[in-house]
Amino acid sequence: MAEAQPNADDRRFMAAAIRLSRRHLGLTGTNPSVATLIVADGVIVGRGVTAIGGRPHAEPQALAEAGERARGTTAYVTLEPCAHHGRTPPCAEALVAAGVTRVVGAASDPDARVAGRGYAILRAAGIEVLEGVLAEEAGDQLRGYLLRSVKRRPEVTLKLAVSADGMIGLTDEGRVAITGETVRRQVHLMRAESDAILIGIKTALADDPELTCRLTGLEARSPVRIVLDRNGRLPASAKLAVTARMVPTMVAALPNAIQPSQRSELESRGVTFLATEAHEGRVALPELLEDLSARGIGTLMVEGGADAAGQFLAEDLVDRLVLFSSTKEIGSAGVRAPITPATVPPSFRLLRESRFGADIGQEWVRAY
Ligand code: AOF
Ligand code: ZN
Repeated sequence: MAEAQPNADDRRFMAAAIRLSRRHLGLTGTNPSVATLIVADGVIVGRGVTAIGGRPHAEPQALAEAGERARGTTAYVTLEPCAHHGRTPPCAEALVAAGVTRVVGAASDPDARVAGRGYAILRAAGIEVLEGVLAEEAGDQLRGYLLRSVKRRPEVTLKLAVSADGMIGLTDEGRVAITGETVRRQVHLMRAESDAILIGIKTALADDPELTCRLTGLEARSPVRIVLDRNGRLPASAKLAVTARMVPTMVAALPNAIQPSQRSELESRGVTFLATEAHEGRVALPELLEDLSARGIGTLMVEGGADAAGQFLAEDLVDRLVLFSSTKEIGSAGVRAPITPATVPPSFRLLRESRFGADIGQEWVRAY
């Protein structure tokens, strides 16, 4: 029997569920941020999003809000409901018990404990199940989780601001603002939605950045900060080190390259060392990413500079690319961008293009 097609309402409610799922992006640990809507005759009677920290899951929260009204409804789930007994019973069983009669799902769950079993439990209970509705849009939010399950590494987003003449900064000291305030706010939002953010040591030394999210109301959503610093040169006086007890800071260094006194000084400030393997004298990125994944980091944003960005690109480790282009020219004092909108390889697909004040932001994703 051919599977039923989604109707206009299905698409509308799933799009709303996907928007709701964004609320806890970056806050649910190794668990994906997913959302559930319970809809009775075109009216939302229950909504749930995976709680901060990852539990409870979305479904029991939506069902609790709906209460008795859940009977005979349609549930919209951005990820296949789980089938395993964790700290709570499986969400698929909770939907059955609540008397939901139809479930519309977006992405399937690759978790070995679920992997189709969630939908199977629903069908076995006589619930009508429609899978894969807006799966691409939902998968876009879940990419960090899906990639981590499939490749055992975080999803890597490379973000760069590029001047009109293809530069990303100045060769000598001194910061230069390439893009404007609207881009700055967008970048802070991207930070809030990432589990971790990475820069190279040169950028850490030149800019002494804080790399926190400083949007009002979202300050607590700052991601883990990682410095690619093979020789462990980050000074203990750097803002990243000084604030390490408030927002975790990690330094990825080659174990034998760092001075023990430097290491203990940084560690006393709360900085964590990630001892990494060397690859041609540099930090081996695949091993570093595996380590980060094992630490529960599902999404990593690389913010430059040119060396770090170039290494991720050269090793084919960029899954998502966000370029903010300005009309400003930097001239010969600039550092050439390792990638510009004109040189994005065809393996990347343009997903979005928006204006941010006078600047343009473009986002590409690569198939995985
Ligand atoms: C759902 N609804 O809201 C989420 C799900 O460690 P546990 O028991 O919390 O299980 C984690 C797994 O649960 C995770 O790998 C994924 O398969 C699923 N996430 N499932 O039904 C939710 N966040
Ligand atoms: Zn669940």
